[in-house]
Amino acid sequence: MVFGRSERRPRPAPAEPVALKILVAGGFGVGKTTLVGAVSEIRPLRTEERLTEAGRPIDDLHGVEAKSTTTVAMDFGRITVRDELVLYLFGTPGQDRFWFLWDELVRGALGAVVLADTRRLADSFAAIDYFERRGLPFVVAVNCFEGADRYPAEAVRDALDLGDAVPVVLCDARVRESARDVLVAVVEHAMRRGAQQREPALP
Ligand SMILES: Nc1nc2c(ncn2[C@@H]2O[C@H](COP(=O)(O)OP(=O)(O)OP(=O)(O)O)[C@@H](O)[C@H]2O)c(=O)[nH]1
Ligand SMILES: [Mg+2]
Repeated sequence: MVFGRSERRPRPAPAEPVALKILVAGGFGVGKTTLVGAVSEIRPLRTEERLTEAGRPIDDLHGVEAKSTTTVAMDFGRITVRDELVLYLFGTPGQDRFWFLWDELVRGALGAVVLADTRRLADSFAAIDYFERRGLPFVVAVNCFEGADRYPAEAVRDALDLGDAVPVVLCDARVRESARDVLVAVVEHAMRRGAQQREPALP
């Protein structure tokens, strides 16, 4: 008797992709919304409101004078890094007055990006402190704006007083491949940290 194709062993069903949540944080106007928009494969959800005259004394636009809106709740995007790995991106609002939202956004996150601008490095401290206090793995990504002095990653590490384990990378938040590399760095760093924590302590 001749058997047809149905006799063959069925192929295993493709594995469900792993979905991970990554936060994109950092100071006001550092490029968080830009990064999520550059890398997202779906139309990113944005919650932008126009900057107003009333906010001018508080909102420091030095270096980003063309900026006309600010994030008031979050950005949301998605990227498939590999077939089996999907990242959901949550961009935080940068202004201090919306910080209460961070506690909601951080829930269930695998790790975070702290975007930094070398002209306003001190604006990154709050985000770095936030993730250090919660023990959430993060990488610092320097968004290299034109007109900003270029510094090697190690100089930024020293200036931000970061431990050796925290990756510092340079990026252009407007460029998809560059933004993607930053996200891959976060995932790899978080995986390394997770593996180290699972290793039994030596006697
Ligand atoms: N030249 C240059 N401009 C950039 C870059 N990234 C962002 N911008 C511009 O800088 C401004 C700020 O970018 P946003 O992405 O809105 O910054 P944000 O961090 O989301 O800002 P908030 O949500 O208000 O904290 C915008 O006008 C962007 O077009 C960059 O890499 N180079
Ligand atoms: Mg924004």
